[in-house]
Amino acid sequence: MHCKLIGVPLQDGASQLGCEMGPSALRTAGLAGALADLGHQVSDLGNLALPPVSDITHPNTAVRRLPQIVAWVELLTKIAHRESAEGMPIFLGGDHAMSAGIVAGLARTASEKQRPLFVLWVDAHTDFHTLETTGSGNLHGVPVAYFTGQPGFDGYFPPLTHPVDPANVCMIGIRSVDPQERSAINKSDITVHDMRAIDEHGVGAVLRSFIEKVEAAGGLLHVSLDVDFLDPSVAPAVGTTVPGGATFREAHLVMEMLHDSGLVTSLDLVELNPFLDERGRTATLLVDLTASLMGRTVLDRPTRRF
Ligand code: HAR
Ligand code: MN
Ligand code: MN
Repeated sequence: MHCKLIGVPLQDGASQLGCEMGPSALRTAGLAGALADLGHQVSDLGNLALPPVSDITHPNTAVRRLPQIVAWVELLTKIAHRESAEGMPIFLGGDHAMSAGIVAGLARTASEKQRPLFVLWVDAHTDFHTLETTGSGNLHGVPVAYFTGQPGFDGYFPPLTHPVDPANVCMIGIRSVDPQERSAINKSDITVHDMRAIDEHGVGAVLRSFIEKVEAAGGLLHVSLDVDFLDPSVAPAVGTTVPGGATFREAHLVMEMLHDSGLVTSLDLVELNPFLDERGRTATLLVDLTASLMGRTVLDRPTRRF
């Protein structure tokens, strides 16, 4: 596989500073080497830079850093569209607002390839606010609403040419949902596996049902991994920790099963805040999880079935 690393030093969507250092921390933790060791070709395309911004404002005065986010979304839509034509783009975040543009661009490529795009949203949060409903104003809370074409972005975010069908979006790890998101998600066709579902059925069972759905549809699969999916005890380097997250092994199992599915065509690693890390352990864990996704196994033979 040709892995293309694309750094997105974006932190305007989060309340705390620090995510702009995420791409550097992932490189320092050895991402390129880990992928090369697995036999992949690796190109590091460097970091993107924020283009000049407008002076756009929104009537919801809580909304923060709108001009910056709009410029990032516009840029990332173009880059994701271009870089997904060939190979496997891996976006190094950067806060989760980046996925608004990334998924919009991937959906454009998918439509050119005449394949449906599926998204696995691996997160504590649903990130399903609109510009009208966000109370914090932090725009890392809106990407899913944008790329699935919910109303409330027109005239502010770039026009969405290829919305993702909400029925093609699956969320796992969810455990923090604001009231307005809750009612909007309930009305949508998005599949949500909250932490209770993972506790009750196991992450393997809930993921398998989604993988089978993507396979049956002949879909392309984008994986968006938010650090706060993981329990803060194993992944402290994130501004929005929520207790009760996935364990080290649950996260690896997700990645291992995704690898075996052969369906994943793009990845983003988001919300890493290296300023909050402990001796690089969260960045290292993200590198190891990416390696699991890209084929690292304990033995050079399939896991034995009993
Ligand atoms: N729902 C909260 C808000 O809108 C939390 C935002 C999301 N935080 C993240 N993204 N880390 O998953 O403010
Ligand atoms: Mn998120
Ligand atoms: Mn989150």
